[in-house]
Amino acid sequence: MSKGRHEPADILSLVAEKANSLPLPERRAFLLRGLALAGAAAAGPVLAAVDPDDALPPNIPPWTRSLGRGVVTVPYGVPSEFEANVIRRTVPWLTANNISSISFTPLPELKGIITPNGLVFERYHAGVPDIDPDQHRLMIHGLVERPLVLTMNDLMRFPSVSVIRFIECPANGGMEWRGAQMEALQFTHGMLSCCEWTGVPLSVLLEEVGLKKGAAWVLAEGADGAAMTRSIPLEKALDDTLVVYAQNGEALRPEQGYPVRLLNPGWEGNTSVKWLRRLEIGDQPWYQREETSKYTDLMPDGRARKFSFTQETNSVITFPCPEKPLTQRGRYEIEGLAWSGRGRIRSVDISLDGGVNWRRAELKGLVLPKALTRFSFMWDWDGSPALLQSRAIDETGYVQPTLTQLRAVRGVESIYHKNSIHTWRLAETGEVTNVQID
Ligand SMILES: Nc1nc2c(c(=O)[nH]1)N[C@H]1C(S)=C(S)[C@@H](COP(=O)(O)O)O[C@H]1N2
Ligand SMILES: [Mo]
Repeated sequence: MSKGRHEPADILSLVAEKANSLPLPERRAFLLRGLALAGAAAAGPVLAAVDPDDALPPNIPPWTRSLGRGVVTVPYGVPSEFEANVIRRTVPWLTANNISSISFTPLPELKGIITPNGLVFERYHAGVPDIDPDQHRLMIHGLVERPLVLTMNDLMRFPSVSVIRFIECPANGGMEWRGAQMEALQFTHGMLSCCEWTGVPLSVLLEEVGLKKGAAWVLAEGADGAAMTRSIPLEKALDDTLVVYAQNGEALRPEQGYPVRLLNPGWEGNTSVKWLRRLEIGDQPWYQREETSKYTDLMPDGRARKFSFTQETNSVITFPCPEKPLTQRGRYEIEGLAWSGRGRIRSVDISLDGGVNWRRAELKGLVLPKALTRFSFMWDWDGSPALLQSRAIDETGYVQPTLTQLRAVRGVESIYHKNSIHTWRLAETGEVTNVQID
């Protein structure tokens, strides 16, 4: 028997032993559960076959009439097998291959403002490197007095901070510039996550190395096969940029940059370089691939706008949505998420008629700067069709634009930075579709 975990054969013999000691009805329920467990261990999840009439009141459900699983059957906990649909997904036509690609956070299924580590969207330019933290170094050099090569242990000796911040890929919603394409909230807005990040302020590390005269930009380079590289203005680096090694209380996931990544709160996700191995200080930007050919905004006059760092104020209704339709008339809590790269969300308005009338939503729970903010609006649905919208306003007074307003400035050639008001069409049937209105 392996440590801390039963092999399928062990489970079967344990099940048989235990079942023989039980009266018949209990034995049946127990065996079904045991087989499901053995099956799960052998070949992924298999749902226990439970007669629904057995489980419902006034009957005592089978799982109350038998013993449950013991401690460390699953040494690192995983969600219930009944939550198997709550997963990251890809858009096949967008996913040329899974090494240089993107997966989406299942926003319709999330509660509160924290994205669980296993569900954070992934964006790789060259796949996930398997980095041994003992072999990993962070080099800081360039216009500095005392260049440094830090081990992970060195890094962890600096004073750390923990903050809750969103990360959004600037391509979030980018498939919708020319028209509504995606029939799922997971795909219209799912290049988005919000975690508690722990690490060292970059300002602390820059103080340690000592900046030389003329220092104005920081180059951040990843240790992945893409060696993804971005230029960050020193002003941001000294403000709230972090070098983080933990995410929601545990080490970064490999997908998120294990063992260490940069976090530029509120800025386009691309600048939060994962698997961070090098920081170079210079007097001007480097104009790397990811800040010239990519991650620039093609404007209507054919010029490319560079360094659009801030993720502007945005919001979306997460219930109802295409994946979560309404099932009957009556009282509902409309919910959604709002966020701003400029700071806190001040307020969110809801429209049920495509932007003609607006009503104030309630902000729920924590309202933190540069973090997802959950909003809620109680509504009695009488079965009529509706055009549901949310409009966020942040603490700087920035009002989320309509699609028409955004297109008037940006045209339709862009890929990145689409933060316009989103419309869900609710049909009499309760079904929800993705539409665009003026
Ligand atoms: N080294 C490296 N860093 C990277 C990337 C990458 O491919 N390599 N992708 C970037 C992009 S485009 C985004 S949107 C974010 C996504 O962060 P996540 O995968 O943790 O969600 O990481 C950024 N950092
Ligand atoms: Mo991205």
